[in-house]
Amino acid sequence: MTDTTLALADGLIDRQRHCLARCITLTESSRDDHKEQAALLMDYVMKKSYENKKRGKAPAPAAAAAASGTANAEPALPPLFTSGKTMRLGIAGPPGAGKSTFIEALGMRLIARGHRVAVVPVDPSSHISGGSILGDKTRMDELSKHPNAYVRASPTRGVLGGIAEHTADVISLCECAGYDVVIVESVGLGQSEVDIDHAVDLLLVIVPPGGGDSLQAAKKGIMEAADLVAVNKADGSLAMQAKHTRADYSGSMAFIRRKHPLWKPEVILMSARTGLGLDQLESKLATFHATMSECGGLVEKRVKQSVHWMWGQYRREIVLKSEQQAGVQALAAQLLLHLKQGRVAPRAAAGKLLDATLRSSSGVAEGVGAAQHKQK
Ligand SMILES: Nc1nc2c(ncn2[C@@H]2O[C@H](COP(=O)(O)OP(=O)(O)OP(=O)(O)O)[C@@H](O)[C@H]2O)c(=O)[nH]1
Ligand SMILES: [Mg+2]
Repeated sequence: MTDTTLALADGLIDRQRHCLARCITLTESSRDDHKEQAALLMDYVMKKSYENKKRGKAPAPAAAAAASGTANAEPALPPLFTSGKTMRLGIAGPPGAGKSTFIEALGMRLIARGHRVAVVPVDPSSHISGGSILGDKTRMDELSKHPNAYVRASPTRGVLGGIAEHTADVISLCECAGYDVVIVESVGLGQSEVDIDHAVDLLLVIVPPGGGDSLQAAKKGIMEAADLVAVNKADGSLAMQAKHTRADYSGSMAFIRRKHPLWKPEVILMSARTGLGLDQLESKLATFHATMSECGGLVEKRVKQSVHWMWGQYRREIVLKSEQQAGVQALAAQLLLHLKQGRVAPRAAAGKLLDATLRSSSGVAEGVGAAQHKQK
């Protein structure tokens, strides 16, 4: 690890925001030297915070929070999550459902209970948009200004495959920087509920009242992934419609297989704007976290997620590294000719590339010559 990375890592453990921001940027980089540093960094901060926790050593208070005088102030209310484990909360739902408005409201309530809250946006489709929309989408004015909150509003530029692949790392970094609640907002559509569920403890799906055909079609997928559903905007002229939507979703829920035997997903009526239903929602979040911590479900899910991310990372790296091998590139160029001439089937060509990759990684001399020899 370079001196710069070490300084960033120590700064992060010391709860310095700018160090956390730079560490996140490092883990999201696709440059080879950055990737190497990021892997060392992740290892270092996770070990260090594990040791600190074991020793019961409290990290230094956040400089900004201390300066504002709020960091050590007695919280007005008791904490919501008391198992000693962090809470990773995923929020998904169609565009405009009120996810950001809800996160702002919940985040401020959690801070009043003494929690430190990090908000991480995930846009599984950001490789299409370049992630540039995120900056606007994630503005949470009150929360992002609070010393006990961290909202990562800056978009990730130039990362192939979207930022979802880094979400697990970003969550861990936030936790190591002393945030005990990490909220992940999905900005994407479609697969996002399922993707996000690979990174969080609890998935809350927020839906607006009503909903057209597309929402009806998406309903089954949403229901299967959700641990909780909230019908938002149950206020003003939408109040009645929200009640109908809730009944509708509750009805569908009866046919969905439970994700965990000890947890029955429910549909809650809510208004992020007026605060209606937020007490009930908070109490559901607390019950879920306590129940899952106690029965071991939380740890079990996190282990499964770690395995999922490990293999995901492994696959991505294998593909990248094999594509960069000179022998594989030369063989691919040759196969391209054969494909054009119709002399080789794509499936067979892929097999030849795989053979070449495996041969070179097992240390056997290979390359175009060897591959050509095999073709004869
Ligand atoms: N009436 C009413 N409007 C709400 C409520 N919550 C959010 N809104 C409004 O709905 C619009 C969208 O809210 P956002 O919080 O940006 O929704 P979002 O789900 O984060 O949207 P995307 O990030 O674009 O997917 C805004 O105009 C909000 O003011 C609510 O409880 N009641
Ligand atoms: Mg939003």
